[in-house]
Amino acid sequence: MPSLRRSTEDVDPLTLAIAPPANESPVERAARLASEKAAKEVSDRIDEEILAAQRNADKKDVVRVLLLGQSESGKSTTLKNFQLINSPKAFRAEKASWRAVVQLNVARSIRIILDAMSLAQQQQSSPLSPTSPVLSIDSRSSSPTPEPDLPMLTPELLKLKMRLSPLLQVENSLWSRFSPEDGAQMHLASITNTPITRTKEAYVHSALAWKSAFSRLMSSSTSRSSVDSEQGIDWDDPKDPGVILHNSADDMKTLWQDTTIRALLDALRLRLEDMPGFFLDDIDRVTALKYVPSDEDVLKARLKTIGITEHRFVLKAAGNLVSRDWRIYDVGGARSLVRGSMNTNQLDTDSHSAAWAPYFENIDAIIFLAPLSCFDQTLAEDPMVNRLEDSILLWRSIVSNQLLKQTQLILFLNKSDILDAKLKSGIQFSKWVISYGDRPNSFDAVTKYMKKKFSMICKQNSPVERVFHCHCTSVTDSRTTFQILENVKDTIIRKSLADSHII
Ligand SMILES: Nc1nc2c(ncn2[C@@H]2O[C@H](COP(=O)(O)OP(=O)(O)OP(=O)(O)O)[C@@H](O)[C@H]2O)c(=O)[nH]1
Ligand SMILES: [Mg+2]
Repeated sequence: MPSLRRSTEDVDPLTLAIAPPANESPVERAARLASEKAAKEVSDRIDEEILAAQRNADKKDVVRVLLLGQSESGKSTTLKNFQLINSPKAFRAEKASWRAVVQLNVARSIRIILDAMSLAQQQQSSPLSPTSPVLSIDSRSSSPTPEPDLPMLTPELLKLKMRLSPLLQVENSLWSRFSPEDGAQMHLASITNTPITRTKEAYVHSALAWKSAFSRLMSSSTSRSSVDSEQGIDWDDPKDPGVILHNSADDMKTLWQDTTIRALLDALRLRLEDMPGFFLDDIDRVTALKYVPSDEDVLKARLKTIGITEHRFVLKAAGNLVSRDWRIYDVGGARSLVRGSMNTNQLDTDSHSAAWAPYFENIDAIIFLAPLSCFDQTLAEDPMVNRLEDSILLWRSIVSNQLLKQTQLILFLNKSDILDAKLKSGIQFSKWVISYGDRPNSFDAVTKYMKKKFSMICKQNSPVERVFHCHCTSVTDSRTTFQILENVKDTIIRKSLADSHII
């Protein structure tokens, strides 16, 4: 192989300049290497400081907030409040999509009643069926209760049932309208633990995807004169289930107000009025031909979230003095998402596997939603677990998490309105939470007791001392939630500024 001699022009001048002298002695060489090592250490340290400064600068510019809590705790509703307050135009521009969700919710409530009627019919045709298909499980007992005696359905009610059966198709038709072209984004999932209500619930993978699918659908028909471009609704759309719902309004009202039906629902322990997406008390309004949802309707409409969605806002806080980019992450509360692969006994150790774990590092605050009203309910995903107990376990796992020790936690004891109504209707809190003892069955006493419980858990399990921030909320009430979110924004911003030594 020929030996190639490189000309001096081929050699990088910098390499030449820093090359060791040709006649370097061993002592000189050792001294040179030591000095190069020291220089490299200084250079590495400077690189690290630059990186840390960059990370800090990123953190200062953006406030990251995670919404966390079990399914149906009110996370997406809290996010809607942020949207309503900070980008009301965008919030209202989505009303056409939410109108369809309200329709879906109405159809689902009716389906639950029709399914309950079918169960009563079955019982009447085979009265000796030995065990109940309806499990009534409280946190202390896992055995099925005996089958309740269901009331006889009158011939009029059976006729009503027949007439309302076309509504069963409404869900399917709405469902197909939400699905974007690239595959079904909207699905049906089991929601609660009784066979009646296990009748599926719609969910979306990404709030943005389903809304854009719906907008595409609307924009394809904007040439029609019947399209209300401001609301984005085509009033004459033949596929719109609004007409079927409108024509069935009287039947739906009769069904919902019927005393036998109420007795049937009571016997099955189905409190539709406490279920998410309940609009049966507003049938006339929400089935009117030109119905456009109010802000409150949008807050009440129920669409389950699966996965994590990020929403960006520019929010002002501290009396409008500080304006920051905010990223709010809404994490679907299904158990597998919130806890990853862990089971309830591994809550403290395995939190890394939760779907939201990648967001841990830069999160400034977590708004944790614990609905107190569900003290007498069990999880949809696991009928053996009481919902309140589940919230407490999840709270403990969050406060004790080492990765979150610097993260600010803000607790919302949510669904206060439903809690108040339940206690006033005579449901005894102490029957479900034994440690509550003989304290008064009042809203004030129950919330005080639960606040103390969550505060103790926070105090006893936080790796470093942290302030306990807690609010009693009803996030479907935009007026009271506005005040609370203003307060929360200031709390988060002040801590973020303090952390970055600005105040
Ligand atoms: N009455 C009442 N209803 C509420 C309250 N908060 C939420 N809801 C309703 O409860 C239902 C569930 O709320 P979401 O915000 O969808 O719950 P989520 O935590 O996002 O649930 P996932 O998406 O399943 O994780 C919706 O229909 C809300 O309108 C409240 O404080 N009071
Ligand atoms: Mg949600």
